[in-house]
Amino acid sequence: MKLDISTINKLAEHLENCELQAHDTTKITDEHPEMDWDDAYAIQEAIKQRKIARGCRIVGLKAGLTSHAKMQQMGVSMPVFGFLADYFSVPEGGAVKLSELIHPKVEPEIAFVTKKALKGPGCHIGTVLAATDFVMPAIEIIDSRYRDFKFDLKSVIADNCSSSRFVVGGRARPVEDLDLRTLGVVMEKNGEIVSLGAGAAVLGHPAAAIAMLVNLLGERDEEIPAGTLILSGAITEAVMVKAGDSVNLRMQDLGSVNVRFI
Ligand code: 0L1
Ligand code: MG
Repeated sequence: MKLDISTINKLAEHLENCELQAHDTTKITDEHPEMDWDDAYAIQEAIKQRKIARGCRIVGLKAGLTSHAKMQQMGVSMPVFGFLADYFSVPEGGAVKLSELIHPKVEPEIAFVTKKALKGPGCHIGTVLAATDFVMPAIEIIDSRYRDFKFDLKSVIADNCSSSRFVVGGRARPVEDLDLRTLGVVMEKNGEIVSLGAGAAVLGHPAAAIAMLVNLLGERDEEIPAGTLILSGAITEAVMVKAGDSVNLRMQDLGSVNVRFI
C-alpha cells in the first residue's frame, strides 16, 4: 500500500460525503497518483465501516464492469466489486428521488441469491450454480461521484464502484432450468426500448462474474455467506435517467421489474 491510514480515512470521508450530499468531485488519483489497488479497496472498506458505524446494514455485493459493453463505455479493462448498503434498496415499482443523486444511470443485471457459502480460490461457474438459491431481475442505479463519470479504475473502486441504489423483483427462480447465457433482456425507458442483450454479455456467463468476485475475495481470505444477494454486472451499457422517467426491465423467464425517478 502507498497511502497512510489517515489519507485513506480522509479520502473515504470525502467520497462518502459526496455520496450523501449528492455533489461531485474530481477523481482522487489526480491528487494521489501513487495509490495502488489495495489502497483503492481500503478506501472502499473505510466507507463501508463508516456506514456500519452509523447503523447501516450491508445487504449484498456487486460485480461491476463485467461486460465488454460496460468496459468499452467506461474506457477500462478489468471487473471490480463493491458492496450494497440497506438504504440502496428501492422497492419494486418504487421511486428514486433524483435530489439524492448526482447523475444516475440504470443497468440491467441478473441478481443471484446464494444458499451456500462461497470461498475462493478455485471457484468456477459450477460451484456458483450449485450454491445459488435463485436468480432475479435487477435494475442497478449507479451514480459515480466523479464529475461527468470521468475516472480511472482505482478511483472507481475507492468510490464503491458507483453503487447507489438497486431494485430487485420479478420472478425468483432456481437456476436448474435456466440457461443464463441465452437469457434475453429488454430494458425500456418511458415505454421505449433503450437497451437489449443476453446474459452471455457478462463474462460469457453471469455466474462467471460471481466466481470472479468469490476468487477476488478469497485472496483476502473472505467468504461470501449463504443468503447473500449479489448483482452480477450490467448486461448492456448504462442508460442516463432524469426526473419523470420510468424504467422497466423484462427478463426472459424471470418477469419484469420497474422503477421511477422523481
Ligand atoms: O456497476 C457497474 O458496472 C459500475 C462500475 C463503475 C463504473 C461506472 O460508474 O460505470
Ligand atoms: Mg452494475
